[in-house]
Amino acid sequence: MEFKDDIGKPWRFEEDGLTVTRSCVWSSPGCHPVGCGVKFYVDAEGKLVKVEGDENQPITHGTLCVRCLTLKDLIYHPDRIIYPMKRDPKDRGKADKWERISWDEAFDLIESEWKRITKVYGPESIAIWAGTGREGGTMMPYGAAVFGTPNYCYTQSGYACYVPRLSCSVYVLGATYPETDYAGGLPGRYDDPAFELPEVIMLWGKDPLPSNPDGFFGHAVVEMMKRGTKLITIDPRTNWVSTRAAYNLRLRPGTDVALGMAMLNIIISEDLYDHEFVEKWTYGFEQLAERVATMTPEKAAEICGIDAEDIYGAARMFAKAKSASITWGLAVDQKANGQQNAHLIIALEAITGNIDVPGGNIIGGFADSLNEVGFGYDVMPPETQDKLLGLHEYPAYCGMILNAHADMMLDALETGKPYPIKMGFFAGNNLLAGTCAAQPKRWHDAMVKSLEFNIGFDFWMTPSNQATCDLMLPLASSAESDGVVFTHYSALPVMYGTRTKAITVGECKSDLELAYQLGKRLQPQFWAAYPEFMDFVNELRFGNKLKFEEAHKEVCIQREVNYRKFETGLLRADGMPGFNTPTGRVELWSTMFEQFGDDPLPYYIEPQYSPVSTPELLDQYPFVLTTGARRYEYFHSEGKQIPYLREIHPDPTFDINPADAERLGIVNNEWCVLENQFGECQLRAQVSSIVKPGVVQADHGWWFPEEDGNEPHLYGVWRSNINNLVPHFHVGKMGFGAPFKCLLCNVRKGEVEE
Ligand SMILES: Nc1nc2c(c(=O)[nH]1)N[C@H]1C(S)=C(S)[C@@H](COP(=O)(O)OP(=O)(O)OC[C@H]3O[C@@H](n4cnc5c(=O)[nH]c(N)nc54)[C@H](O)[C@@H]3O)O[C@H]1N2
Ligand SMILES: Nc1nc2c(c(=O)[nH]1)N[C@H]1C(S)=C(S)[C@@H](COP(=O)(O)OP(=O)(O)OC[C@H]3O[C@@H](n4cnc5c(=O)[nH]c(N)nc54)[C@H](O)[C@@H]3O)O[C@H]1N2
Ligand SMILES: [Mo]
Repeated sequence: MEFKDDIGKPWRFEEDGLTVTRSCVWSSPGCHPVGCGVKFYVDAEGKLVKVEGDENQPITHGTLCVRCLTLKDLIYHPDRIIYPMKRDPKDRGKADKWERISWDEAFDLIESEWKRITKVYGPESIAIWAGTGREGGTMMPYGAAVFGTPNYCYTQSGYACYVPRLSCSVYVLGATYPETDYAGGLPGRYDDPAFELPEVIMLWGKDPLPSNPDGFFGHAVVEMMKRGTKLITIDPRTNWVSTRAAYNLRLRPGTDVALGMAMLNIIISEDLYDHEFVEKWTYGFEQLAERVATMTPEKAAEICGIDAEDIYGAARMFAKAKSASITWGLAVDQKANGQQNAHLIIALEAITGNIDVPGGNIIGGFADSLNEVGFGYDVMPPETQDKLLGLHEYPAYCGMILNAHADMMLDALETGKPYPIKMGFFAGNNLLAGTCAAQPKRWHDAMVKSLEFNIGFDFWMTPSNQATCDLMLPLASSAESDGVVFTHYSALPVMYGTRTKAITVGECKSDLELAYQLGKRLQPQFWAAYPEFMDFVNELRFGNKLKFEEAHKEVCIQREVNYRKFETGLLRADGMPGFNTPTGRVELWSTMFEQFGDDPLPYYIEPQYSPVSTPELLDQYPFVLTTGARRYEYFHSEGKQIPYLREIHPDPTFDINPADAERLGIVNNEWCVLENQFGECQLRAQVSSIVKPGVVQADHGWWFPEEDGNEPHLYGVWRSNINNLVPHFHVGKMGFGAPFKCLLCNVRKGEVEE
């Protein structure tokens, strides 16, 4: 690894009587790993007085979101949990039954329950409940290396976030998920001689200004627009970027694959592709051409509800650009057809010669990977490894990310089959609050019934913790512990940032600290390899190529970007040119998909519930529903306690077109019920033409921390929970994807009965 390490001011300095610590944040609280640069201002009493953006950070340049700017209000919030607490399992759901204990007592309790449950039911009966990527969320050590279980489980149905895109990339491209080149690793950024400004960026189901996902700094799009980059947006909803796009393809939610096939059809039939790249570096071009020929632009236009002319225009503009990239987001994953969508996007990038070139879509090298995946896996005996839920049914999913299949996990909790789940640990997950679970009431009932011991590790008594936990552990914020942030979870690192402890609050610990201390206690043989905490951090985060002790003085370290790695052997273990796939090429016809029993070529399927696939439901559920478009102020279920954030967006809302609202007699800000065959919830109407007639877009992640926490109310978690409407196990053939962004529903004025 080569690092550029000459950036900025000292890591700590004095200013106006305050100590300023420069740091990079990721979580906690939640955020996605751009590693935004912050300055923590701490007074003589050791109290954080303000947070500001760090102008020296080479990517974020001093900009910060409101969630970081209000971090102080989270850190010193009176409701925050800052000591360990326990409660008798018979008192679950009773908010006043918690009792403060010491960390020693907490560790004793964990150890005795862990030993008992492992002995009686086997280590596989323990599950780690993970949410989105954050210091703890993608952290495998809790599974194998701490609790000795294979059942690390990201609980969103069909792992419908990031991993569908990632796994498709691994299978057809032999590399990590390709991302738009925004010069993040280059010291000169957009003016760096190695960089080329993309002529066109296609934003596909991603709204990066509010979301900044997975190491992609959203504002980079604006910077590139200022320099001349043109946009194409593929999004059913109008947003800031789409109002400035050359083409704004407002397709019906869930129909993206039809559009992608038609675009490829145009590019191939009009001979707009890069012949040299196709001949030298791709596999299955003829078959792909034949397949996409079945999807004419006119047919796609009808399926997607857009103009054929716009499909032609966008496809030509993308293919003719000197350099172009696709910034692809969550909407790609959140449907059963997501793997095919991902395959098409990679095919579009590849046949236009935009893979791993300046201003195109860049990829990680062979040496980059999701470090945590598999950490400590060998500690478990092979027969325990083999018990990973879903490994045999969905090897493309469970084998790739070493996670229990989310939907099979709910089935196991409900039925005790193939074996019972008895102990759990929340590693950054609030699954009841309209976040990381479809049909959250089912998860609630099954967890309460099945689990004998469940541990929460959070700032808050969330509905999930209140309903299901017997032990609560206090979580440190990013100002309270040392750590390392890397863009893209190290799969495509353009920057490493260090998080440096600036303050202490109560007895809080970070995810890495807890994993280390608990691991040492439960599996001392394995952890003996890490005499000090930082030995573990340095291996996990830096692969031992750098030490935190040195790196944190630099604060941020840009990673040099190597382009065209397929020519230089940096993509393959054998050092040969080519891609790390079975054929050594980008597989437009996927040998891996065939091996997993799926069609090797992209194909279109209608969403399971749609005006086309279930016309009989339209009388009852006339709207197409998409959910969860990101907002600047909240990160999923987080932030509802923070006054400034709540002031910006006080209530849960959904977007509805003025024509529909008028027909239904709905006025702006009125409470309405959204309902379908799976459930209902209430949200306030935002009457706006940002959605077309017949489409509604709803907030996710709502609960009301100010309300009664006792069962059955649980901070009002069921009232405005959009995931009541999202079905379980409606996944694709390989187990991926779930219809969070393509369902049917009805809208009526009123409120739900509680
Ligand atoms: N502020 C904030 N930032 C976040 C998060 C957060 O909660 N808050 N969450 C983080 C997480 S875990 C993730 S995964 C990322 C997600 O971030 P993104 O990938 O940007 O995803 P979304 O914002 O969910 O949706 C992106 C766009 O897809 C559109 N869309 C909806 N349905 C469809 C469809 O069927 N097809 C197409 N093409 N587009 C559709 C939406 O209108 C929206 O504009 O954000 C991360 N960043
Ligand atoms: N309808 C609908 N539902 C969705 C989505 C959608 O688009 N539509 N998006 C989905 C997506 S992509 C995702 S990834 C999931 C996210 O689902 P989750 O990750 O479960 O959502 P969060 O609300 O962020 O819950 C995380 C909890 O962890 C705590 N926490 C924050 N940071 C840390 C940390 O560093 N360590 C620990 N131990 N705890 C921490 C928070 O306080 C919070 O209580 O939601 C999904 N749900
Ligand atoms: Mo996500």
